[in-house]
Amino acid sequence: MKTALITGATSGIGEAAAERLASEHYRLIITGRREERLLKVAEYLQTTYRADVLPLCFDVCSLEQVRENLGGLPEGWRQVSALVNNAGLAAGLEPLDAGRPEDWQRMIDTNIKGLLYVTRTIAPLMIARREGHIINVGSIAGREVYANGNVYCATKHAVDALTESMRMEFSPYGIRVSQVAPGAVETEFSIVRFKGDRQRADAVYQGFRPLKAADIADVIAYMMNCPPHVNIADVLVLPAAQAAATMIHRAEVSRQS
Ligand code: NDP
Ligand code: 8X3
Repeated sequence: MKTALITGATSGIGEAAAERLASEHYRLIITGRREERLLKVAEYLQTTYRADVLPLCFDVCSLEQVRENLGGLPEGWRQVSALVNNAGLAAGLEPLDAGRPEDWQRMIDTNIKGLLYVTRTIAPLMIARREGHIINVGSIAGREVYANGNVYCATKHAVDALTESMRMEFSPYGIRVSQVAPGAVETEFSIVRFKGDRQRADAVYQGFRPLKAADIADVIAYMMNCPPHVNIADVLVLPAAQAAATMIHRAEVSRQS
């Protein structure tokens, strides 16, 4: 049985990926900051799929916490075959001159530094075993930019760049490095971006059928289940109604989102 480590598995894409991989008999290390949610997900996976689950509650922004939790994985959990760098967020949607530096710091610390800290801790274990697969969750915001997306788009462009460079650095050791870059997925993403304003968050997904977290989990599982000589390096996944970051065909609204 293979072990997969998924960061940010307390909701959305990470939670769906954990469920999908549990159904495929992976052993799972799942992480997140919200302990109650994390333990609930772990219990669900254990009871529904009889999965072997190790929940680790920590903040990926803290190098100390990452090292404490992942640097000394318990015996039997160190052979991580797949790492899904999923934990991430957007905070705010304002032009730069009105942006909040605290929001920029959260996005940079989580989406870039968190991914770096986790990868720095886990990749050496994979390199030592000459086996592993790292899947980074990027975004359409890492392919193009949109007004008011400034720092979030920059962090996802960084994920895109890091994915490419990691692939160059790790492929000599037989480690696959991939990116899945979703368009609009209905998760808690917009609730977080708009700081709990549910009305504003709901409006993002009105008038078209957004992706579900499980759609991205399908892609992640497909990438992981390819034969070891096959690396699905990069996949952009959009709702059928979305053509570009800010071009979503909405039934009863307009052609621009
Ligand atoms: P959710 O808000 O539903 O999930 C985000 C997850 O990340 C949660 O489990 C959260 O856990 C975790 N997380 C956030 N910050 C931290 C932190 N500092 N330390 C540890 N865990 C953290 O959103 P999504 O599922 O949509 O987001 C998952 C990824 O997908 C993100 O990287 C996002 O940028 C990306 N993405 C999302 C898209 C969308 O439209 N939804 C589109 C493209 C990409 P907790 O709060 O418990 O710590
Ligand atoms: C999330 C999708 O378009 O809001 O990465 O940036 S978008």
